[in-house]
Amino acid sequence: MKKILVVGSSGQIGTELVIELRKLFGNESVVASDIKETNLNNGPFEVLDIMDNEALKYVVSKHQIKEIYLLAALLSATAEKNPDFAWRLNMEGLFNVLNLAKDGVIEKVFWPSSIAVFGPSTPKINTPQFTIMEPSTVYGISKLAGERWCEYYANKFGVDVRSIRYPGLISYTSLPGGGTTDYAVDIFYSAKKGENYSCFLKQDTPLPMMYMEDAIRATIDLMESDSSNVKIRSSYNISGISFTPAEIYASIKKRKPEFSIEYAPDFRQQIADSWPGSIDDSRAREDWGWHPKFDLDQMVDIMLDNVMV
Ligand code: NAD
Ligand code: AKB
Repeated sequence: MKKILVVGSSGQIGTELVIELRKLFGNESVVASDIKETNLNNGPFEVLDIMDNEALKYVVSKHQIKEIYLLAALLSATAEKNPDFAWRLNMEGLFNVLNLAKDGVIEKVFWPSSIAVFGPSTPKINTPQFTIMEPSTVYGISKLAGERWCEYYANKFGVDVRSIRYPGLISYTSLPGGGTTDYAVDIFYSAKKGENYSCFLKQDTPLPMMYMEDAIRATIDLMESDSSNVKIRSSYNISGISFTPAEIYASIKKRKPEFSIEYAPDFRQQIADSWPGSIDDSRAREDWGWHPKFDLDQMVDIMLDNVMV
């Protein structure tokens, strides 16, 4: 049985990805790791700083790891507050993992990119797979650079690296880690508590989003696809649900008629304005059979039923 390491497993995606990978491959085959403790207690966990290359090599050798899912990163809003560190973390972590694959120590890598690779000059509606990419955030610059390095390692050294440009992810198990799309999770906590929600984006700001179950399925489907189907080695566009703050508010209000919202845009508005409103994911559909399952109302129902306040 292959051994898998998830780096950054205590975050919004890692918490759910580890659960699914353990269901598929067995608890002992999936090693969770993070700089902070986890509540995933049904399998091995290592405290690991991905910037510590020797510690990474030690954990990989100790568990005879063959696949790494690298999730550790600073997200868009946090990265703007600490650009130097964000660049170092987002790039060094990737190089440490890619070099293990280049040296033949591990066989396969998953590394997530983001819709943040696009910028103000990118076509905003149905943003194509291949298009103008001039990101204006530190986070977006690091993700675009990461994509180029993934493709380079695949072409030059035959590294089996696979990647998805996630949209904003919506889930209830773990809180999001400092992104611009976090409002679409935060809003449910206010709705559930019966409080007014103060939204940090303007009401008419469309952004690509996705319910977490779709994102986890996409990730595992891509990683389990035959290598010959993975024709893009930079990163795949995938699309779920696109909506504005006003649209998600209207959907919640159908179930919570008393729920109220106000709009108080902050620095994150400029980031959101630089990103696409919707994404063309036809290449992911063609190459490895991607299709989303959840629409806005289904996602809202699940979130309202499950968010714990
Ligand atoms: P998150 O912030 O919730 O989790 C990141 C985890 O990495 C945290 O648990 C953190 O403790 C850990 N971490 C930070 N520094 C570390 C280090 N030096 N070594 C080891 N672990 C470290 O982020 P997330 O939402 O789970 O995102 C995971 C990845 O997916 C990131 O690369 C992010 O850019 C990407 N992504 C996320 C979204 C989203 O909406 N959540 C969208 C697009 C892309
Ligand atoms: C963020 O808002 O930074 C993330 C992302 C879309 O990459 N959710």
